[in-house]
Amino acid sequence: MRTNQPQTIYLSDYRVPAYLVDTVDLRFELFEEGARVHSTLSLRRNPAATEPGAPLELDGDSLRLESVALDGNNLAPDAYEDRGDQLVVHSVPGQFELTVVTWIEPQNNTRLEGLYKSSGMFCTQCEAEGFRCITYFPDRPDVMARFRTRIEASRQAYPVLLSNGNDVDRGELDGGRHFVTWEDPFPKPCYLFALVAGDLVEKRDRFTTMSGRDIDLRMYVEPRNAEKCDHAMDSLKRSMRWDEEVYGREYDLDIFMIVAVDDFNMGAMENKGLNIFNSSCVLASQDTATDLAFQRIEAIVAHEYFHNWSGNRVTCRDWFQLSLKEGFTVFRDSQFSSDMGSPTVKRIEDVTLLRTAQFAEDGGPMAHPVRPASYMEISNFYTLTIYEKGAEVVRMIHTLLGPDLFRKGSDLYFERHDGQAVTTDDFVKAMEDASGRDLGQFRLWYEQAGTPVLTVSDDFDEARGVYRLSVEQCIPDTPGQSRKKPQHIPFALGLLGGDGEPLPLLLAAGEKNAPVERVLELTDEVHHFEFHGVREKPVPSLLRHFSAPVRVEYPWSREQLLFLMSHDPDGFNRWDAGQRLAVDVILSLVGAPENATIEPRLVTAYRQLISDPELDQALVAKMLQLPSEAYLIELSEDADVPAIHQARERVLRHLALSLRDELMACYQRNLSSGDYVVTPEAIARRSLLNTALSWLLMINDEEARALAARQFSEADNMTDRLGALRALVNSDYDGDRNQALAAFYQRFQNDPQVVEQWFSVQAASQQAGSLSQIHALLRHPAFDWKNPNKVRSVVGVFAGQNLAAFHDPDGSGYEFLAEQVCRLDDSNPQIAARLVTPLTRWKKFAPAYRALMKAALERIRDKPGLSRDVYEVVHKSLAD
Ligand code: 7MF
Ligand code: ZN
Repeated sequence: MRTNQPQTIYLSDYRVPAYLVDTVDLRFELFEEGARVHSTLSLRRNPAATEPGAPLELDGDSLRLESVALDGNNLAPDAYEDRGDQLVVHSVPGQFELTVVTWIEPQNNTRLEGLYKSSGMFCTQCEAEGFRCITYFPDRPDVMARFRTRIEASRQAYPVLLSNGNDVDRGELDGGRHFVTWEDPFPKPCYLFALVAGDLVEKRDRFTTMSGRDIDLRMYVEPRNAEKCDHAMDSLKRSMRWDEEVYGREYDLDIFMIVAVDDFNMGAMENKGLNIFNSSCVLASQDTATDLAFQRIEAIVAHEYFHNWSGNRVTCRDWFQLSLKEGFTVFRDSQFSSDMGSPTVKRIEDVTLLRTAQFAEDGGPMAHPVRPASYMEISNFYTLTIYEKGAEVVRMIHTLLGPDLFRKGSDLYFERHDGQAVTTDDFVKAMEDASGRDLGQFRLWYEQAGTPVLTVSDDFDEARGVYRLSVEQCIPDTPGQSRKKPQHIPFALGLLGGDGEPLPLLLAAGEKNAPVERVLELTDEVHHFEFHGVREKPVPSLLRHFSAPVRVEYPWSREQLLFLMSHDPDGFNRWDAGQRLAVDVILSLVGAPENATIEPRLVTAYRQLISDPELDQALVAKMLQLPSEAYLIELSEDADVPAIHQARERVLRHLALSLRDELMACYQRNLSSGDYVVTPEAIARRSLLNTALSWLLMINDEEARALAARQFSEADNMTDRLGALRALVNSDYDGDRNQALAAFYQRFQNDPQVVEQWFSVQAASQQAGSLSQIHALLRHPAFDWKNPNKVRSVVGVFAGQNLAAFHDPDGSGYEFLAEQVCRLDDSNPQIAARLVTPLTRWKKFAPAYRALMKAALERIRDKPGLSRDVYEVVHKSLAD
């Protein structure tokens, strides 16, 4: 707990470690009342260290020190200093062994960092700085050591004992205890250490690598989850094959293990050879998991597996370089998902997240570059900017170099830095060296925060047949950064003629074989491009595939957007045009009189989407999703959330009323026939089915209510069951809603992942998620303040998705969130800090809301003993 103001850590203060660790020998004695950790480090002075006589300083957190010995001799009390967060040994030889014994209490560890207990099993989470909660150690990623780990525990309570690498020894001990020893041959930073002990069932499979080595694949789950492993195991095998085929990367150990735990702060963790997953991100069955969950699991399993190269074999020098492994690995997992399904749909999903949430972060008080220059608490920097914008930055390198040179670059990066802890700059350098391209200006993407805005204007010179496009870039100020330099932006575009035909893009008159799509490179503040041989004014299709994480401003007419929506050869831009049109229509209705007309051409366009089965149904399913409230807020200034909510609902109801018969036909056409499968076609079909249903339930249609009730009770899969539940819950009929919620809970109360869905559906709903109903959910027997998933599914979903209720003009939503953040701050500061996010966006809202949001932030600020995690977020938000 904090006693004084937290320190800021600066990248510019980076120094190489004073001591290196060659090997770590760990012995864990696990008991119900605590755990004793014996650690023997073989240390030597770093020849590259700047300060030769520096004392040995090891990090520690919440440890009880039992003994310290140097080369086998216990140290006298004056030979070392136990500073609580540091163990300092004043004078040490150039090379020595240090043995430290600590006592910890995993059963009381509610922060879920270090070693803790989750449903009766021991497990660990060490990234970023959790290893220091286990034993004293130089807890920084540039100290890489070979680990040997012996785990001792009761055989009956903990038959399965796991750590990184290979099991090299096992046996019986007195008192019904047993041990297993694990050895990891690859040096690694301590954040990749993992330990699991529990009564788990094992699921086995195997994988033959490209060089013919046989790998043992093992999943460990609680017995009740034994039948929910197949999808993750299949995803793992697909990931392993894909990384061989696309990156030439083979798995390096003989065993690869996955463990599922119920209490986990994050989604999953890439510990070497022993990935640990939040149960909700790995367990799935037809009956309990939605299509979204199936897709998420495949992506997360891939993400953690891909870290074996991008993160583990080549790791980060310091935590400022976090995006080195996270941005690259998110890029890799999105390429993988794209290859496994529809590239356009995957791109739409990624861009939706980026534009809604990352752009908001980039415009808020916590804005930071992909490679930050300072932080207080590193856990707060596992952000959308590090992950998603970081992935976009890698993607832009891929776009600029093309796939072949990019692969040459990644080969060089892995070869050059295998076994090292490096920087984002080393990554860019490898890409430069392999391709011969100069990425000097491009590096600004890592250093400058904020979302660049491209302002585009055009004119057509009919006499010369020249279409001119001007592009100006501007990067807004962010906390601590102003007057930014122009960045190197790949800007993909095409031009469409009057019949929708793609025009050749001649950058000079008479150019032969000009392509119909180009990636222009913006490097200056302003660029003018001339396209020759154009007969009539074209419609520009800008920033195709979302070729850079920027905002584009161009004065599109609704005519042009409708044209692009049906004609653009780039599926992504067809979707984008539809979104821009819907945004324009909805925002123009905010605060408008009840009887204001709603753009009739929007109805026509949607009618066409719903009724034409020849269109790509996966894309249609995406195009039918109206822009979210969160995105509409992101595009607004002085947002009045209830008014935005109402405008959006009005458009939805109007569409549903106008297209009632088409929606009914769409519903019938997409009813399932045959067995449940999770293919892109089937997913699109279920998505259309459930979208049609939810729209129809917004207009109090008797027939639709009956269809929903039937789908709810007869569905053979969770996507359709939950789709029906959501539609019923969001309808105006209390009876239907309560009956469905009760039946659903009755059936699935013993499945925590499904109960989390049940909480979320209610917390996100205006009808079921009023503040008094939220309080009732918090008192529900299935709710558990110690379980992060439960907290997120009620408190997080309410504040992040039930926006009209959260932004109640009386401020009750904000007050509620402040209260829950304060309650969680002592037990789990990482989760508490994440929950604050919605309040940090106060600048986006109309003045009356802002004042109430700041009052809630101040209330959190004034809580005694505030954690460093929440302190940083709250103080930066209030300083803005
Ligand atoms: C896919 O990055 C994309 C992102 C850190 C924990 C997993 O592997 C990770 C861990 C956080 C936020 C998002 C993700 C992860 C973490 C994640 C997971 C799957 N190294 Br915090
Ligand atoms: Zn990751």
